[in-house]
Amino acid sequence: MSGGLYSTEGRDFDQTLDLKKIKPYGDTMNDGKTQLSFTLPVPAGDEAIEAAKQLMKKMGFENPQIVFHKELTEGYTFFNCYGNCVHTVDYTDIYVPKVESTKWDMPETDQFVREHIGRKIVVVGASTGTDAHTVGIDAIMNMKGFAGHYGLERYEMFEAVNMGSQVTNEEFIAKAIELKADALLVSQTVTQKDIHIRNLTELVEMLEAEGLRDQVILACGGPRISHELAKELGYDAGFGMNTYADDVASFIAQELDRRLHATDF
Ligand code: B12
Repeated sequence: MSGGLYSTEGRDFDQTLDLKKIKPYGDTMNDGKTQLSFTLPVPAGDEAIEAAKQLMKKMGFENPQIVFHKELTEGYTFFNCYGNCVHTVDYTDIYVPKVESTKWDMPETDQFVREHIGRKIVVVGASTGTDAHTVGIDAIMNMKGFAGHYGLERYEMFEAVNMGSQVTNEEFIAKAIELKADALLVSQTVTQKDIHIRNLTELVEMLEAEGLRDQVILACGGPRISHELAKELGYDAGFGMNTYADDVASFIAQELDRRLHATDF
């Protein structure tokens, strides 16, 4: 906790940061200033603006202001709005489950695998189901990697096979069996109507039916994937935005070693 009130030209400004009660910051502590946008299924007009304001009040925003609106197509109006959020969150009480492994760079992971596993780790990855997004799985697997971090194909001690996108769960499992994969990496980008949940769940069920679930390290990733969600769906780990191959390679190496030799890090 810090701060209090300070005065500029006769006006007092709140500077009190209470981590047990945080709210959005605009230009003054605790002002709650928030920008949000949404579309209502009504034509543009004064009634639409009033409806948007009333909705914002119900969402917990005081002083709702509609700063931009436009009818996107007949009967659907888009709004950009500002308001003061009245709600707070206790930041000191936050717990976010995370992948519990020590992050190493490529040479460190290769060295560890050489010494502790003694052979290449076989990893099969794909963007599965109807998902056509390849950039995420490529960022993790392709030789050139992403943002200055080499992908798994570049690792000496990984045999990485990237099957691309729109791979069915059947094809994915068949490849895993053919290559005797140690780890499976699934990428899911599209989350509309929870398609990713259905697809990820189906993979776990199919692996279980084949008696393979416990024989592989199963991880998924994507911009809207969290470790918590992945665990709930029966995965060993989940990786979200700004993941690099380093995170995934370290995790797989340590998890495989733990399974083979029951080691803790
Ligand atoms: C490029 C793109 C496309 C390209 C994809 C080209 C390609 N070869 O991949 C094309 C044009 C084909 C496309 C199509 C569609 N797209 Co698109 N697309 C995007 C866009 C602009 C960028 C995605 C991207 O490449 N990000 C960069 C990568 C590096 O980031 P990333 O995927 O998050 O990956 C990182 C992490 O998430 C993680 N990660 C990802 N996967 C994995 C896997 C593992 C195992 C691990 C460990 C980590 C990991 O590591 C990566 C690196 O840090 C986004 C919007 C945006 N700005 O994000 C929309 C977006 C993803 N697309 C969207 C949609 C809706 C579609 C379409 C359905 C549109 C349509 N109606 O046709 C179609 C999909 C059709 C289909 N069957 O899938 C929506 C998804 C909304 C949702 N949540 O469901 C988005 C968010 C756009 C939007 N705002 O509406 N798209």
